[in-house]
Amino acid sequence: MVAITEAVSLEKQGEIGMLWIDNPPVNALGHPVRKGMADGIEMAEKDDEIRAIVVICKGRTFCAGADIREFGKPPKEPHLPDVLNRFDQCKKPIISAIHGTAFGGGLETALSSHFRVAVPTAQFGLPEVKLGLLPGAGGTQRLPRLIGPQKALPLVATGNPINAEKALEEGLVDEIINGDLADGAVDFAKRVLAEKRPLVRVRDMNDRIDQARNKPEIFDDYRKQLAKRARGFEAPEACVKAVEAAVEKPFEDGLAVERALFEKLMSGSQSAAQRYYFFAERQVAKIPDIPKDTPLIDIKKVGVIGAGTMGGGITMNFVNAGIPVTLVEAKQEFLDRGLGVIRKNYDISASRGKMTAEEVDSRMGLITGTTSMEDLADADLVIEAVYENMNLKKEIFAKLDNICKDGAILATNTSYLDVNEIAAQTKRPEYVLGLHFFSPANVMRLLEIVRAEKTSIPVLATSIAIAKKIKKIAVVVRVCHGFAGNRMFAQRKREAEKLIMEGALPSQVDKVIYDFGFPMGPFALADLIGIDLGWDKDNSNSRTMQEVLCEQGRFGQKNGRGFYNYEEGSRAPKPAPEIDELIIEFSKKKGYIRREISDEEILQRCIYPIINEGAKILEEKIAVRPSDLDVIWVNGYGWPVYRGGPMFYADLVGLDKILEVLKKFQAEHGDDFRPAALLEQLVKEGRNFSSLN
Ligand code: T1G
Repeated sequence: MVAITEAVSLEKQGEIGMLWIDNPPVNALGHPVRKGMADGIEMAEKDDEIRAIVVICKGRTFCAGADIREFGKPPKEPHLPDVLNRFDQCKKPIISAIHGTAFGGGLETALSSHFRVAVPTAQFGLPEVKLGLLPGAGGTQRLPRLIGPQKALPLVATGNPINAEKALEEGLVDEIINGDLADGAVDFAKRVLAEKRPLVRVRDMNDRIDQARNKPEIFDDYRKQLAKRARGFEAPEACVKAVEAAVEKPFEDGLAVERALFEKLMSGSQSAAQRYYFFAERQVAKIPDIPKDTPLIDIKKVGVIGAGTMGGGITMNFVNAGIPVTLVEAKQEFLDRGLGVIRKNYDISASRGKMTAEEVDSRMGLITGTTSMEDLADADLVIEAVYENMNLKKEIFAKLDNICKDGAILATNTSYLDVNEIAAQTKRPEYVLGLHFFSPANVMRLLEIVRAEKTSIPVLATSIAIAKKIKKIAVVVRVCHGFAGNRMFAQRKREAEKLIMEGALPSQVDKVIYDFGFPMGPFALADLIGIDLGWDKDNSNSRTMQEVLCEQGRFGQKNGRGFYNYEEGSRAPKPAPEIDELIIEFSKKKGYIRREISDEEILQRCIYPIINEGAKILEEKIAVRPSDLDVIWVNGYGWPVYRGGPMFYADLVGLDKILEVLKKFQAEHGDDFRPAALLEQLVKEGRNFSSLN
C-alpha cells in the first residue's frame, strides 16, 4: 500500500490497482482526496504491473460529494472536473466500487469511471440542487448519456437519490456485489480484463442523447412538473438547462454550459442560504452542556396519552420507527376513532404505493389501545398529547408519576404552556420535558425539545437521540410562552391582523408573504388551521375579527368559509368580497382611518418582528444559537430555505437596516417594535447573527 496523500493510497492486488480513499466522515472530495485521486490514476497508469484500477472508499460510504466546507474559500487545484477529465483519459479500465451514498461529486467520480459496481444497500444521488447548486463536475452531461435525459432530470433537479436496484435497472451500475465489496470489485475487474471489454467513456455514449434530440417536450413537460414544487428556487431550472445542453450540444460545450450555470448559482444568495442551512440542520443536535458520550436511556416502549390529531400523529412516528406504542384515551369511542384515523392514514400511504398492506398491518400491530393509564406502567417514554388545559395536564402528570416505572421519561406535547409547572406535579422533574410536535405530527419534521429547569442531561440526550430515530429535526429550546417558533410566529400574526385594520386586505398581505416564498400567507393559513381555534363561543361578542367571523360560522377551510371562500372538495382560497367589506366596516367601527399600505411595509412589518423576537429569544437563552431559529422556521413554518431562515435573512438585509426600520415603526406603531437589546448591541459592534452561531 503506497500513501499518495494523507487521504488516498494505492494498493496492488495482483494486476488490479486499488485506489483507496479514506477521508472520514463521508470521504468528501476535499483537496487531499482530489490530489490523491489525480496522482493515483497517474501512478497506476504508469505502472505496467497494474492493468485495471478500482476506486474504493474506506469507512461508511463512497465519496458523498465535494467538501461543502471548502465552498466560498479560494479553490485549490486540482479542481474536481480536471481530476475527472484525467479519469476520462485513462487508458486502463477504472471501476468505481460503491457503498453508502455516492452523492454529488462522488457520483460524478463514478460516472467518469468506465464501470460501476455497488453493494445492494448503496444509494446514488446528485443533491447539489438542495444546496442551491447543480452538479459541477460533469454530472449533468454524463448522467443523461448513461441513463437518458428523462431519467436523469429528476435525479439532477430534485436531488433525491435512487437505490442500487433502480441504479442497476437504469444502467447506472453494471453489477451488484453481494459479499465483500473490494473482493467483488477485484473479481469484476479481472473479468473485464479477461473478456477484453472495450473501454467506453460515458462522455462518448450518445445513443440516448440522440434519441432525445428534437424532443423539446421532455423538458417542457418536466418544467411543468417542477413549477409548483420549485417555486422561487433558482437551482432546479438551472439543472434542467444543463441537462438540456447535454442533449443539444457536444460534450465539451455542454460542460461549459454546466460550468457557467454552476458559477452563477455558487455566487448567488440562494446557494449561500442553502449551504448555510445544510450545516445549521446538523448543528441543532450539538448542545454545549450535553457531552456527546452522555449515557442514553433505552426507549423500547412508548406511551401516548390522547388519540386526537396530535396523539395519533405522534404515535405514527414511533411505530414507523418500529417502536411499540400504548395509546391511551379516556373513552373507548375516542380511542376507536383515533385508531381509525391512524389506519386510514396508513391505508392512504399504501394506496399511493408508499407501503404494502403487510406493512400497514405490522405498524398497526405495534399499537396497543387502552382506556387505562395503568397500562403505561412499563413505558420508557410517555408523551401527553391532550388539549391545552394546564389543570388537566397537571392532573395527568401527577397520575403518571405514580403509575410509571422509575426512570421513565414523561413528556408533554404542549405548544406553549409552562413545562416547569407541569414538572412540579411530579417527584421526578429531572425526567420531565416538553416534546413539542408540529401538526400534522406524522408529517412535519420539526420537533421542539423543551428543556425545563430540572430536566437532566441524560434525559435531554435521550430525547435528541430518539428524535433522530423517528426522523425528526429536534431543536432544544427552553421554557417561555410559545418557546421559540410560536413565540416568533405570534409577532407576524399580530402584525398581519393590525395591517388589515389599517388599510390592507387579506389578499394583499397574503400575496406579499406568498411571493416572499412561504407556502401561503397568514390569512390563508388561518383558514387552514381553523379560525375557531381558541374561540370562546360562550363569551363571543364581535370584539375581534375572529369573533365576528366565527359568529357568522366562518371557521375556514373546515367549513368552506373563512377569510376566503372554498369550493366543495377544494382547498384553493377564492376571493370573499363580503369579508373584505366586513373588514373595512369593522376597522372603521374600531376608529381606524384606513390608508394605502405598500407591499414593502407589509413585508417589513410581518418579517422584522419575527427577527426581533428571535433576538430576544437568544438574549434570554431560550435557544442556543441563531441558526437553530432558522431551522425551526424552515421546518415548522415554511420559511423558504433559499432565504436561509429569519436570522440568516436579517444578516443579508443588514442588521443596521433592520434596526432603523424597527425604530421607525416603533415611533409610528408603538413598543411592539422596540428593538431587542441584542440587536442594538450587534449593530453597535458591527457584528451579525452568524457571529453567534
Ligand atoms: N462536505 C462536508 N461535510 C459533510 C458533507 C460534505 N459534502 N456531507 C456530510 N458532511 C459532514 C456533516 O456536516 C457531518 O459533520 C458529518 O459529515 C456527517 O454528516 C462538484 C459541488 C452523506 C447522506 O450534498 O447528504 O458534490 O456534524 O450528519 O446523516 O458536483 O451527510 O459530524 O461535524 O449528514 O449519515 C454534494 C451532503 C456536495 C451530500 C450522510 N453532496 N451530505 O448523512 O450524516 S456538492 C451532498 C449528506 C458537490 C459537485 C458538487 C449526508 C450523508 P459533523 P450527516 P448522515
